[in-house]
This record gives sequence, C-alpha cells and structure tokens, in this order.
Amino acid sequence: PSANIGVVGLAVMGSNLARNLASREGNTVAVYNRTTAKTDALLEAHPEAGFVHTATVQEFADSLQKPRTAIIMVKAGRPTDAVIDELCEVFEAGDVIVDGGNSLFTDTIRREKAVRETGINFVGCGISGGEEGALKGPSLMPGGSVEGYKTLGPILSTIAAVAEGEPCVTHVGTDGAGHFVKMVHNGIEYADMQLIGEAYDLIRQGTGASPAQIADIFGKWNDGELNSYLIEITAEVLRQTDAETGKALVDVIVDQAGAKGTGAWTVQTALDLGIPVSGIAEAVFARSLSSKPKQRAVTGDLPGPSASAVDDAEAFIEDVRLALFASKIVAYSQGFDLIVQGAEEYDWDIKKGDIAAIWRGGCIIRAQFLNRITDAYADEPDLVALLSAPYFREALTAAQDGWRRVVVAAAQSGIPAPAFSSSLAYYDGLRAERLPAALVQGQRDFFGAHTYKRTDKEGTFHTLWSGDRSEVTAEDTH
Ligand code: NBP
Repeated sequence: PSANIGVVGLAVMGSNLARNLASREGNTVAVYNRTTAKTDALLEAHPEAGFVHTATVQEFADSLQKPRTAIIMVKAGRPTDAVIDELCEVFEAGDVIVDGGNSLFTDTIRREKAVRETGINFVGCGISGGEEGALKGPSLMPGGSVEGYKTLGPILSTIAAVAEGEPCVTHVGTDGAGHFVKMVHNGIEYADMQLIGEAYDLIRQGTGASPAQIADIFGKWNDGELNSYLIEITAEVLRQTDAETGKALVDVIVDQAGAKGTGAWTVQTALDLGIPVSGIAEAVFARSLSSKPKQRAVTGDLPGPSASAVDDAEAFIEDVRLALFASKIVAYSQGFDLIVQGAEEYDWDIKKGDIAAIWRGGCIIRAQFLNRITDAYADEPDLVALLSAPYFREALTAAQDGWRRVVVAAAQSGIPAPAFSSSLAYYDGLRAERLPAALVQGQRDFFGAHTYKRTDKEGTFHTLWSGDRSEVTAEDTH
C-alpha cells in the first residue's frame, strides 16, 4: 500500500481537501468516488498531486497503509451512511473513518456507536471554510475517540489553517462533539451574516449611501474590532457591478436567502436544550421570511412609515457599527451557551477557549474578535456568560447607547432589524432585575395549577384560583 491517507467523495469539497492533503510533505493520498469518471477527472486535472487512483472500495482499502485513515466528503444523510457501510466491509479494527461532511451530530453519535463495535474508529469532523478553506486550510472540528485522534490529529494539523502560529484543529470531544460544535459555528455564521445584512440595509435606507459607498464603510470597519472574513467579503459583494445591467450586483440578485439546514438544526437543538439563541433564530427566520414570495406579495401594501434620511449620517453609521458589534457579541455568547449545554447533555469535555481558538483561522466566522473570546475563557474557564467577561462588558457598555438608537430608528422608519432588536431584547432580558416571568408563572398557576415559588420563602405554592383564592403549599394541592 502506498497511501497514508484516503479521501472518499470527490465533489468540490473532497477534491480540494484531497489536493490540500497531497500538497503536504510526506502525504500520499488515495482517492475514491462512486462515479469513477470524477476520480479520472481529478487525476487528469492535478497530476502534481500524485494521487493514488482507485476504482473500487476494495482497491481503495488495499491502497492504504495500516492503520488506514479515510476522510469521507459526501452528501450528509443517507449517502454518508452508505459510504460508511461500504468502508466498514473492507476496513479492519484500528482503522480510522472520518466523516468530514456536514452531518447532524445525533447521526454522528449513532454512527460512532455502531462503527465502534467493529473496532474501527469513527470520527465525525466538522470542516469549515468552504471550497477555499478545504484547499488552502480549513478550521477542523474533529470529535470521536481519543485513540482515533492519535492517528488523525497529526495529519489534520498539517492541513488546517494556521492562526497566530497554531493549527486550527483540536480534539473537540468524543463522538458527535465535533459536528455539534460545527453546527453551532454555522448558527453563529447565520447570525453574523444577518447582522451584517441589517447594518447594510439600515445604512442604505437611512443615509442613501450606494452599495459601493457602503463597501467602503465596511472596508473601514474591517480595520477595527469588527475585522472579520464576513465583513471583508461583504465589501467585495457590495462593490461588484453587474456586467449586464451596470447596476450593483446586490440590486440584481433576488432577495430570497437560501439555507441548507445547519442554522435550523442549531435552533432546533437549542429549543430541545432550552437555550435561548434568539439572535441565531432570528437570522434563520429572516431567511425564511425572505423566501415567502406569496406572503410578501399580499402584504406589501400594509401601512408603515417609509424610511427617511437620518439627520446626521456619520453619527448614524457609527451607531450601526456599535449595534453590529454588540449584537455580534450576543450571538457568540448565545452560541457558546449552547455549546456548554450540549457538552453537559452529551457528556463532552469541550474547552471553550480552544473552540474560539480554532475558529480564528480558516472558517467562515473567522474574526479578530475570537482572540478576545479565547482570552476570556483563559482568564475564567468556567465563565458563565461570555458577555459578562471584562472585555465584552466594556464593549457592550460603549455600544449600548448607539445600539438602542439604531433599534429605535429601525422601528420608527419601518426597516426590519430582527437580529439587532432581538439581541438587544436578550441583553436587556439578562440584565433585568425583575422579569414578567413572574406574571407568566401566575397565569400558569391559574389555568393549570403549575405552581410557583415565592421570593420571600422556600417551598412551592399554588393559589386556589377557583376557590377562595387562598394560597396553599404545593403538597396540599395533591
Ligand atoms: P456534495 O454534498 O454535493 O456531495 C457529492 C458527493 O457525494 C459526490 O462525491 C457523490 O458521488 C457523493 N455521493 C452521493 Br450524492 N451519494 C452517494 C452514495 N450513495 N454513495 C457514495 N457517494 C455518494 O459535495 P460537496 O459540496 O463537496 O460537500 C461534501 C460534504 O462537505 C457535504 O456533507 C457538505 O455538507 C460538506 N461541506 C460542504 C461545504 C461547502 O462549502 N460546499 C462546506 C463544509 C462542509 P458521485 O460523484 O458518484 O455522485
């Protein structure tokens, strides 16, 4: 056998990952794809990679040195199950199968359990960075067994992005931990993108700036604390002119955002675990709303103010920058809350600071600000809420006046800013001394005898609402 690593699935992600692997010193990469024509095409296009061509799963297994290591990059769901089954037929105990696709973490937990029984190691590995990341260096979030990571870790370290001298890869936790963290990464990505979209919309409608001018504003923002890949590419998209019409491309693109499901998974999981990820949820719903042309068509004439120019454009743009930064902090804080709860529920030992560190390079949400998150968890590993850490506390203190002004302006001008406003509501909800949840408990007790606790004494209580309205201790109600 001549290859030390193999890749199964040679669509865009698999091909690029295979080329990335092949470009590293000491690697010989075996490649396999269900449709052999794709394998042929890859070898023809990239003779420099020195790939080992295989046309059957058996040939693929035979070409790999033991313990064999193979990375699967096929469509998530059934195709991934099919490939795992095929590999399990020809692999042996001690070998490592890595699923690099966007699999749902509960599928990964199930697969890891089933594959482990054969003695083969199974690693669900989140990979972020899109096509370019796969080729030049992605952020890698492997789960699975510690044993599997021993073989795999050194290989992944060579292909991962590098941030401040460190490879963007760490053993996230056992079984589905890697795919869980990748899912939350994608949820944060949805929020980040929606927030940037709202910032753009507010500036455009509030100041009349053109897409190209807004590109310049984002370009400037990218030099400061908002520095990130998404801000950078947003400026590029806004600067793009459509060759056919001469208009800004953004004005030619249909305003209906698609989704592949990882944002929805994040919100569904958060609902199951009882973690408020309202900023992420609004971002997912904003895409859903945009893609409802029928509803939009029959509601377009509902009344509302039309956006008017703000008095002081420069001050407004600065407020929007502050609102964006504050809301972004909220999205990350919510995402990390979900990771903490997932770790508790599924018994994963996830180091939050390490997660922020491996997101600093390669992935879509890479941002300078992730260093601050790593620092925050380094200072206080059991930090309860990211937004209570000193750096974020200061940032929110500095941002909040502008943030509020922006949410007010959005409401008054009839510009939808769901992620900005829900993030602010979350912030105010957390800091509130008293919440109307007390009234909700009263309502619940009224119609369902769901009981309540009192602020002034221990115990569980119920008011006899349909009787004499006296209070009894909960034990008495049964
Ligand atoms: P696709 O998700 O489009 O999958 C295409 C590949 O799956 C082809 O190699 C195809 O083989 C193979 N395949 C299918 Br479909 N059904 C199969 C089956 N029953 N048995 C064996 N192979 C099967 O490719 P992609 O866009 O490169 O993404 C690969 C994975 O990476 C996905 O899980 C994706 O979610 C994830 N991911 C993608 C990105 C991104 O930016 N695109 C980023 C991060 C992660 P064929 O050639 O024979 O049809």
